[in-house]
Amino acid sequence: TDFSGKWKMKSSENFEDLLKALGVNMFLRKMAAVAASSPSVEISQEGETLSIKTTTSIRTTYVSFTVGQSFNDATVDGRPCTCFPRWESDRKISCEQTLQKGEGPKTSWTRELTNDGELILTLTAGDVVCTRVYERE
Ligand code: R12
Repeated sequence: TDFSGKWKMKSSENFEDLLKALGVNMFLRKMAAVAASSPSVEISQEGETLSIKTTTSIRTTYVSFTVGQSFNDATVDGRPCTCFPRWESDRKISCEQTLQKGEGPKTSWTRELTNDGELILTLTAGDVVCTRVYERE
């Protein structure tokens, strides 16, 4: 499985509900939803190591991790967390997040490469699941 490439988003469901579940106020939710409606994602993968750069008009994030090894990251609303990525199948990575301080809903993400070459990202906060489908640019 190779996630490498430049990706553009073709659909997104529940992004604002996810932010609401995380306790993000309405002003920031609206602003983030507009910015997150046309992200650009660049992934490079070398074996089990992935680097993911996600660019929006208001925030750009960069993570690099090796599947099977924990790493520090931030939740969608920017709270520092420790993450543990693992293979859920040979085409799907699942990553549990644990907040470094404070309380909040349980968060995680998954990234799956479908047989027809799409990338499906899910973001979960508590019982809210946001699904974002990407295709190669
Ligand atoms: C907050 C501040 C900001 C944001 C929030 C709370 C904005 C977050 C954005 C997230 C984009 C996610 C994407 C995910 C993906 C693009 C813009 C929510 C800036 O307090 O598809 O991989 C300061």
